[in-house]
Amino acid sequence: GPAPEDPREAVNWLDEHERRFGLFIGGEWCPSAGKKRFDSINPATGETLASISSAGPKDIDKAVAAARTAQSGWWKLGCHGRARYLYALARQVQKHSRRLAVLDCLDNGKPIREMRDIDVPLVARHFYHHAGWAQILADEFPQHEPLGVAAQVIPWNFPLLMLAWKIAPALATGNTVVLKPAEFTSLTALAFAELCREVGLPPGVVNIVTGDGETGAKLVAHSDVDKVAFTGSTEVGKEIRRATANSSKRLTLELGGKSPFIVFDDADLDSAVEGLVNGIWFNQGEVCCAGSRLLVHEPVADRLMDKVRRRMESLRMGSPLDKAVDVGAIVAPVQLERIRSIVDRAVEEGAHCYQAEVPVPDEGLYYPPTLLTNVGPASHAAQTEIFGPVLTSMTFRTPDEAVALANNTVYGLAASVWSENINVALELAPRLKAGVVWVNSTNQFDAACGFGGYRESGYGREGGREGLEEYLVPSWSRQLPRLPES
Ligand code: TXE
Repeated sequence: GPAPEDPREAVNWLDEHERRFGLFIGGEWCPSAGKKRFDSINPATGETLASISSAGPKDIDKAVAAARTAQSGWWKLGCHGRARYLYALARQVQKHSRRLAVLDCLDNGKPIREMRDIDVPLVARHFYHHAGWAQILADEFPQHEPLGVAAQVIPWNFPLLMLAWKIAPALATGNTVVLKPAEFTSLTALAFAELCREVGLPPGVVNIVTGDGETGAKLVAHSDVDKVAFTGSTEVGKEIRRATANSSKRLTLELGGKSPFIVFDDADLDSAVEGLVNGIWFNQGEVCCAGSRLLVHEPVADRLMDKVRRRMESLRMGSPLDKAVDVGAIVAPVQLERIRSIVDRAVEEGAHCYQAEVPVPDEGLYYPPTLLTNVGPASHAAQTEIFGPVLTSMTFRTPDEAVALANNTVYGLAASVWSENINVALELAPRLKAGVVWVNSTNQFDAACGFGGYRESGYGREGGREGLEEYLVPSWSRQLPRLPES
């Protein structure tokens, strides 16, 4: 097979920083006011990667103040001025794509192939796309102005990509940001901070504060924040909703999911199986829109399940830096325990559990690709977001039954429909309560498409025109697109 990815450049970068990071506030690395720190751990090896600062209330004050101070200048820079920085950031991401890819692999446990082929290219695309929007903002959104300072809190499953989804539209629309990465995966956000410095981004436009949920709660509750953008668990999303209810803060939430993956009897079953591999085993299933609930038409259920089991046997699980690996490590012990306990409970409640007999590394946090059958539609396993490599499967007899099962969830982030009959797919799609319905495909993302949920999957959209509106407010002032300097 191919040689493993060489992590040296990324490791050297960590060493250059003596594996110890401060906060990025006002364009500078600052020690945190409190002395609290925590470690970032490689879930595949247990190795400590770096010591990270935990931002306290004084640090949050300082970061929000830096963002506030920078905001009017950033807006006055005009469309072309902001676009130049966004283009520069996109190019800088590409220049350091290897470092960024390896850092997220080490920190999160995700396979290098996915970072290289999916995450990092999507990150660059997101900045390029929003650079374009920045340029035409005054034409496309006349009489609009930025909200001001955005507090952004992101999860650990796509650390760099979620940062891009948050920062690019905020900057394109003239807002400044204070972003808090998830405590398990701070490294690419810190590496990104350095890229901001390298392109000469005005100090305070992007501020990165690290820490856990306590830091996040302080940030979203800060009185001088105008907008809160959160991606994470539905539970914390609800907490943030309560915490901001008494304010005028604009809020967008991208929360959990339990997305149906519906296969009809006339589907191309081999393609559907590859879709499932992508839907539930991509990124170890730690994906908000994972196709975690297979709903299969009864006449083909046995045939499809045989194919799925056979395909599971050929998935390669192991070191995230191995270029041939399909399934990497689970982000942290708490998440591994969560996955285990949901599967154990399902088995106690009568589910049949099939696990691929793939070689599992001796050390590290790994969980094998898993298929749960004989699960009732109301069971815990069928209703709970597992956020791991675990697929639950149920059968249906009619399209109506498929729709009823698909919508039998508190979530509504995504859905996928497989049929060779386009009428079947197109009739079904609008009946599914989901932010996106993929036909004969899954996990398709693009910077030009708004992504977001129905119901407890949250509200607001990220990406595309809708994503920009989340950072703008109609006003009477009109900004002229300034010409670029030399
Ligand atoms: O998420 P949290 P966790 C789901 C998934 C997973 C479960 C738990 O099912 O098993 O959530 O994961 C910050 N105010 N998803 O605990 O706690 C926190 O520091 C402000 C789905 O890691 O939601 C981190 O930066 N911020 C999901 C971020 O919120 C707070 C992605 C997410 O952490 C906070 C992740 C508070 N009170 C988990 N408490 C998806 N849909 O993409 C925590 N945070």
